[in-house]
Amino acid sequence: MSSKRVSLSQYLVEQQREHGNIPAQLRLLIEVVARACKRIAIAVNKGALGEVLGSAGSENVQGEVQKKLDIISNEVLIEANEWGGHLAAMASEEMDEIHVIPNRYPQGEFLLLFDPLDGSSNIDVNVSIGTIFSVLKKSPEHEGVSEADFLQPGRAQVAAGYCVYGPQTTLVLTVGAGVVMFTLDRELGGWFLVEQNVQVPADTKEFAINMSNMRHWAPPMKRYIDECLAGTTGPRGKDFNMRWIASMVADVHRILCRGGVFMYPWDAREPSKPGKLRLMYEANPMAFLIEQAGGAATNGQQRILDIQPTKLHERVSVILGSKHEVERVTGYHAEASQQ
Ligand code: AHM
Ligand code: MG
Repeated sequence: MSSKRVSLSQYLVEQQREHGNIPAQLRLLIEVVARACKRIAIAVNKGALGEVLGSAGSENVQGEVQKKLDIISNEVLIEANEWGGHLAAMASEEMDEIHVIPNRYPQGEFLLLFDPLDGSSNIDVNVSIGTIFSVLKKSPEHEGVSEADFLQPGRAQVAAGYCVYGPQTTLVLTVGAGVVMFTLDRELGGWFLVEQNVQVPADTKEFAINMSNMRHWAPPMKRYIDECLAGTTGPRGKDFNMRWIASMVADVHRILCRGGVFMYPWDAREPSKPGKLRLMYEANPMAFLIEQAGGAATNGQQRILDIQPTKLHERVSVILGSKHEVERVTGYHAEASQQ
């Protein structure tokens, strides 16, 4: 082991010392989430041997079948974060209502939102999945806490990140001063800094979208992909590559590592829904990370971080990644709405 390794705790303490941007409560919150992710990683890693695969036989508020690991991960995050005194409440993809910190514990000033295990369709087939989290501050204006306290635009996030359970287990974090990555050393049980100042290149030749939905897309989306597929002979004058892991965490991780554009647009399968992905615990934290790494994130019309949420579990169209491509797709939407 190299003696020059920087642990997650050391990094957080030094950031606070140098920039004053990670007060003790926020550091505790991040360390507790990281510890919970370590426990989730262990459960994910055991798979069938831990009897954690398969359906739990229940549905979440969105009507999706819950996997055993969805529920285990949700419980791990709640139990880990309940008693520390850093939170006022939590919200999760797997819980209809917010979870207020019980009276037996002190209440803190932060609100934590998470998708405990994103990429559910990949859980049972040993493909990368992840935990996504977003941190907001509760307004001190009133006592108690309700769902309304959570309905803040993404630009109000004080921290966000994800943990990807892949060939390596990596925690990616922003507190609004760039993006950093830590990888779990399983023998030592600790997180160590592997990447500072993560940057998404502005240009890319790689896109990520579920192509099987193409016939249901709106014209600007179809136009963009048609032009990518036309390659060197089309208007873009270059060949594109496609990747779709069907785990947002893994797709976004690739984009943070080497660029690309990720899209889950509105489609006509469920026309009344703005998209498949959820604003508050999927799109917002990912948009914050991507912007902090120099990329962009929109819903085709506006910056995701500027959307005023009206419901905890609301959905949104997502276009994020390399800046110039996101601007192009968003521009195609603007042109179409002018016509
Ligand atoms: P989940 O939170 O139920 O796992 O759903 C979100 C996932 C994303 O991780 C991924 O980008 C998308 O759904 C995949 O959708 P599809 O199955 O249409 O490819
Ligand atoms: Mg999800």
